[in-house]
Amino acid sequence: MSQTAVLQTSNDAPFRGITLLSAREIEAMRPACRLSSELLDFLTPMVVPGVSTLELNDAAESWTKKHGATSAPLGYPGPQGAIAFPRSICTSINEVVCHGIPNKKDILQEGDIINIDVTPLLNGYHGDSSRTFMVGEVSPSARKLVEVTEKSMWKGIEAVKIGGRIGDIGAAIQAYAESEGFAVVRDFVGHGVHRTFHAEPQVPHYGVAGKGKKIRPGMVFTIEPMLNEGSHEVELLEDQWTAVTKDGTLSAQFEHTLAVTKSGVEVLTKMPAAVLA
Ligand code: EYL
Ligand code: CO
Repeated sequence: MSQTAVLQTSNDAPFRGITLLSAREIEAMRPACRLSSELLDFLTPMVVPGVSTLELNDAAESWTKKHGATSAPLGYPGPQGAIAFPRSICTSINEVVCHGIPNKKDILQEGDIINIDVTPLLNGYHGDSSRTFMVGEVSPSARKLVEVTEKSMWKGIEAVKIGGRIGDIGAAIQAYAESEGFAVVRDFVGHGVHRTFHAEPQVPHYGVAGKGKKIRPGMVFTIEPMLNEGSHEVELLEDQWTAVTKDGTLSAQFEHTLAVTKSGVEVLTKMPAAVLA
């Protein structure tokens, strides 16, 4: 019997670095993604003046364990030179763009905005989602930032089409965000997510339609735009995790995990489930 070179094509095989999930693997993503939505729902009534971000973290951690999952951010290695992420969720208040570290000294005040980013890991799969909450009454300008940021995420999700390009997503987000007077953060991107927390493709929230990798059935990735009131520039605090706006203006973020299938785009972290054809 002659030995022939075999090109393996399993459902696991990365397509140009991108893992395409089988229908079964997408089914396996659902419980983790549902949990991320339910966890954010669980935390929502706790987001009130006087609560510390550590209390939110601890409530999220015990809820996650109670539901048979672990918290992917806890112990995540992160960027060069940073300690492993020491908490279970990211809590990013006001000028904090992302990756804020829960702390007992960070106490929510009326008028704050806070992004809570959760990633339960359940049965080997990650569900990654975040929302920005308004604490009590917030200024009209803060409210507008939060509303435009959420809508920009949906513009990005609606730009996902089989045969389209990853660049279509960022172009849609950027056009809308800038038309409303906000800047799109460049330094953090959406990402493939499945058994691996941060996988290919990278999904910038700015860019040019028609550029980038082709969108194919089986891709599962996040869209998680961060919009700033002022400049798009960010800087890292000494902890090497906390990203803040360089000019001190407010920043907001929303995130969903979605799956591209032949039947359309499924927003896995939205409950009730939503399929956009
Ligand atoms: C790690 C890499 C600089 C991400 C998320 C990337 C952080 C700073 C370089 C959470 C925690 C993305 O996807 C995330 N949230 O939705 N760490 C993250 N990193 C990192
Ligand atoms: Co993410």
